[in-house]
Amino acid sequence: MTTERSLVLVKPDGFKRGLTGEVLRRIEGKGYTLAALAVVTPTREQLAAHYAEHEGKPFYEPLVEFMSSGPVAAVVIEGQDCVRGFRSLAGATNPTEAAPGSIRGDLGRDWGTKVQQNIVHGSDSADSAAREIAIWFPHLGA
Ligand code: DAT
Ligand code: MG
Repeated sequence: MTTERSLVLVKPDGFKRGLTGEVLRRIEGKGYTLAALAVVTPTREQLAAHYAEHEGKPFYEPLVEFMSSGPVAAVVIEGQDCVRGFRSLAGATNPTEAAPGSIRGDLGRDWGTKVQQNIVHGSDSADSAAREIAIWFPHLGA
């Protein structure tokens, strides 16, 4: 039983479609609390740091391009096992494969869009969360 933090981004597609409130509703409904919240248009520098693990992969450039295309909502959530818990709320990376009931499964469009347009990002481990929180909220301690 660990209370921890995770870094969630409502990506430009979700933000533009007005789904930020819906994502926050699901987070709060699950019982997680919001520790920080900001609307920001990501810089390439922030994205290079955030997606460092994917540098060199074929989808990296389109991903950074897409993520810098407009505002995102950056959110630090807090709660017991919220890293794994939010990944479960988000669903599989590809919205076509994401289970109904998940954010990507319910709201991700699988027509006319690319895999990177999957509404949300969620940290994949407590270590990633600490690293990512420092990128989006440099004033917050880990
Ligand atoms: P996740 O966001 O589920 O943690 P990831 O870290 O593997 O997935 O990838 C980061 C983002 O990159 C993901 O949300 C969407 C995009 N992406 C991943 N795999 C992709 C692929 N095969 N083709 C296109 N975009 C991809
Ligand atoms: Mg990831």
